[in-house]
Amino acid sequence: MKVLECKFLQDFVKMAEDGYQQGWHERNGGNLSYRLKKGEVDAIRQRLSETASWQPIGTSVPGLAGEHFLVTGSGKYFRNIIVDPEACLAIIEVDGSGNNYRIRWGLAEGGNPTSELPTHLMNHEIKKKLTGGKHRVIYHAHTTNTIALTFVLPLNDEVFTRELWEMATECPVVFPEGVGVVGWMVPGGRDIAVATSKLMEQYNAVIWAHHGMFCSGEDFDLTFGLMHTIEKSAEILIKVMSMVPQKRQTIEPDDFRALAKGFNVELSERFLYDKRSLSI
Ligand code: 2HA
Ligand code: ZN
Repeated sequence: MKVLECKFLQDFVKMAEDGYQQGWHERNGGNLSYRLKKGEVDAIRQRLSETASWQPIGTSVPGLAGEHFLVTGSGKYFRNIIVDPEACLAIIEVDGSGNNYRIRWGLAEGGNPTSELPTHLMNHEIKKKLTGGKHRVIYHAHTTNTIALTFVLPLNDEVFTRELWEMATECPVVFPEGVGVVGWMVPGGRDIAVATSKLMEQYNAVIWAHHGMFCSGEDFDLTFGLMHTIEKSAEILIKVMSMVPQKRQTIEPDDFRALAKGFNVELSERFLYDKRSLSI
């Protein structure tokens, strides 16, 4: 089967285009990866090259030994993915040790997988383990409003989660586990990958201060939907903060507790702190 005709590739391309249309992917900003199912690898096996040399990942992901991923290319623009997926994307394979990868398809005009490959693969490794293999998509985008909030809110998980939950009733239902926050770090390497994947043990969304967001999910719809929901909530918060110094009314801790009951989700009391002594 031709790789370009595979449903997983077409869904990947659609999600990339959706993200671009949202304004989250200026220039070469953002990256996306998908862990292929065994049947999907088998269907395209004849089209996968074995000639590329093994390259170091820059970190170690033994839990992903032998797995194949569809990933965006380093320096490639999301706006061009829909025009020429074979030039912008790659299918890579992780070797048996989990230390190296090789390109098996794509990047037809040359290039490398995403510069954030260590974070993508470390997130995949932890999510594969903790979800019994269910999560397959890791998405990084430069979400404008969420980034803006990292300049004005304290950089901690509790405040970001609570503020985002308050801005739309659906939020605690969509991300009941909350969101994690990583303070500013140099992107592209192992250190930020370790910090992010550590937070991915508890959360499906991690915000990178002054940079963007990573989301993890089972499929393209759920992962895009999570990013979209969080970013919309951030936009509402910014609109509110732009209008008045303080909210007149909001969703209160007891309202969240009632919501948790009604929608059968668990909301940690860690996020339902008493705000009366705080300024936000
Ligand atoms: O340029 O978003 O974090 C791609 C990125 C790096
Ligand atoms: Zn980025």
